[in-house]
Amino acid sequence: MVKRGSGHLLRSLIPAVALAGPPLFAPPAATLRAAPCSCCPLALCTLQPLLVCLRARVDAASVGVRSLASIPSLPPAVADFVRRAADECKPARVHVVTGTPQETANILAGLEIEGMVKKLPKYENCWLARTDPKDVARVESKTVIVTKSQRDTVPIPAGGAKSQLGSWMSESDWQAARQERFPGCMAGRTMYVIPFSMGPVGSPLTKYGVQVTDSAYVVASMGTMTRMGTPVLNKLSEGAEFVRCQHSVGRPLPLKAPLVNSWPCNPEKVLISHLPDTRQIMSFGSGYGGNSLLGKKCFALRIASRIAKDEGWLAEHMLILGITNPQGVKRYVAAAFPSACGKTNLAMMKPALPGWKVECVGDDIAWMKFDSQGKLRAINPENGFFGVAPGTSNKTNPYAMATIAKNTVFTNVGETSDGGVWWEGLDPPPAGVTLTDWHGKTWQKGSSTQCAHPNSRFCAPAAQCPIIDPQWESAEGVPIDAIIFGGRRPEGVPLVYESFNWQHGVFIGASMRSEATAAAEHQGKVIMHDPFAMRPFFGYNFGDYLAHWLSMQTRKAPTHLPKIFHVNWFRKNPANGAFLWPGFGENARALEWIFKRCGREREEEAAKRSIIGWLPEDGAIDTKGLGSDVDMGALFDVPRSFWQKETKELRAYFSQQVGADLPAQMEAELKALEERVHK
Ligand SMILES: *[C@@H]1O[C@H](CO)[C@@H](O)[C@H](O)[C@H]1NC(C)=O
Ligand SMILES: [Mn+2]
Repeated sequence: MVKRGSGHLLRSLIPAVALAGPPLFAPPAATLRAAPCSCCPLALCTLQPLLVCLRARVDAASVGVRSLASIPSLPPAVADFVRRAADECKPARVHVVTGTPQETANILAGLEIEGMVKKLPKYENCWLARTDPKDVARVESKTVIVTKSQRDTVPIPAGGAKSQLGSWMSESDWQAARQERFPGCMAGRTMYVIPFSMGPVGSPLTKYGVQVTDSAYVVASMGTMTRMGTPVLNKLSEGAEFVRCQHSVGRPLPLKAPLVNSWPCNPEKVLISHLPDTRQIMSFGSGYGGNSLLGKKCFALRIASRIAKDEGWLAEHMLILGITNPQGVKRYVAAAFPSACGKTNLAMMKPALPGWKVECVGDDIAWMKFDSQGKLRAINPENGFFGVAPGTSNKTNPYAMATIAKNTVFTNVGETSDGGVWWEGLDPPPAGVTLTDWHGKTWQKGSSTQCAHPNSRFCAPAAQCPIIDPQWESAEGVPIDAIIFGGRRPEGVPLVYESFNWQHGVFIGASMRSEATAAAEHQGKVIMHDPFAMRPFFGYNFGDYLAHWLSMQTRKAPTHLPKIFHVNWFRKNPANGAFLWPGFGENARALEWIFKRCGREREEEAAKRSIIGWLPEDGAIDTKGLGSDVDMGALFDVPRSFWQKETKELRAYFSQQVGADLPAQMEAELKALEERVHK
């Protein structure tokens, strides 16, 4: 039995009302016949979209959906953006997204008919998508920032080396690349118009965006990851500024070649481009994650970091958590780790220390601004979690497991024969339940391939997290007492240490290194530089970014600045390669020390000076209940020889990659560290 009168078909008519010019929903009949509709769950408009839309209008009116006459037109600036995008991309239809649950349900139903997602009957409203295996992760080599001069985007590396701190594209090259990709790229498809908000609608820290896209999967995901639809459109009607985001999977209809897994994408032509001067994002060829959900890395980090520089705040690749001690005192911290480094696990940590409580504000991005009292306030601009699935389990992250039990879209995970999901790190399914891998093939334990793709993801509403912080949507943001940097460091770097001061803390952020992650293209066990965990996400020259961070100490009294720490959960025993620290809930022991240091009355309280910063003094880390095989001596050892090598590597990196753009204060910190490690 087919349901009639879906409101979203009615809304397909909005732009025809709001925009002058030729009707967008009536392209030549020949295109339409070849074009399966990507929005209509009835799949009827394949042949006669105009007729079906009109019929839907009658049906919708009969069930009380608002009439055509009452639909407000798009705000002029949005209408102008949509008009231009439609003129360029030539979609068959335009659908302005309202964000209602019924609309989301219709979009998922349409995706199911197209074969892009399937329902997971084991759970409530959960879906599984399998992508084209060529479209499984962010593509850093095809991600560019377009500015007038190269130096606006990246420092100029010494000796003609390639910058590792971003990719610049000239305006003329970008014009040519755009011409090669976007004209007619949405032919036969629906162009969705997504008004979205990064941050709670109405918060002074919030920014708005409008994304046009020809991917219904993107609409469904953006509905979880952002606040999306009519409330945002209302803000834009009041004249709020917005970032212009244009996205296409790059597979106009009729198709020239068959799709793989019903997943449209154009891997040969992928280009993720950012124009920070005009606050624009243009993304082509990929339907996956950070390439296509433009609110996330593209907007909330690359474009927002540039807006933040212009406006005097910080847009960072950081989780935000609240931690409460047994006496009920609460502090908030923000922490930067490279992708897939355990950030989501820390953000939702279940502390192993009795009486302590962690609550989650966000797991990936923090926007932070000093308030009128001089306190740094942070919001999580996102509305959901787009987390790496493999390794997530009731053992590593029970709260994430609870979060993803309903209303979740899984991408490229394995599937169980009883309609559930599975990935590496979960217990084997019970006897009689078989597995299908992310390619859709039968999979058995012991196979040489992986059941779930290492970068497979869950996309789930943040509000479903059992330990979501009561203040997570607070308009003014939560007050940040500490900033934590970290990475995967098998050698030499202690479990936790604190910077001597803000400037030294900025240097520690700039010096971050970590073993490479699955989200990036770099594979293997290389210890890569990843300053501030922002290496793939800087929206402007890293030297200017450092200067911007340093400027915070002249804006605010030192007493107001958060304390800066570095942690490393991943140090190994060189003798057997085993991790020295159990991690997960036990990380609360390091957080406890950080918590205490934030409230200290004397600089050396619970701490001793070392060549790299303040270390916990002996006994300052609570080890009660920790296995006796944990070697605290080895965890806090700071070998001079290691740090001499590290310092040499840092000098080479800064001089090659940052060169003349390295602020003098950073050079001074490097020199001071060199002196301390060689003394
Ligand atoms: C995790 O624990 C919850 C609550 O005990 C349970 O309902 C769920 O089935 C568990 N999930 C897995 C994958 O073991
Ligand atoms: Mn991330």
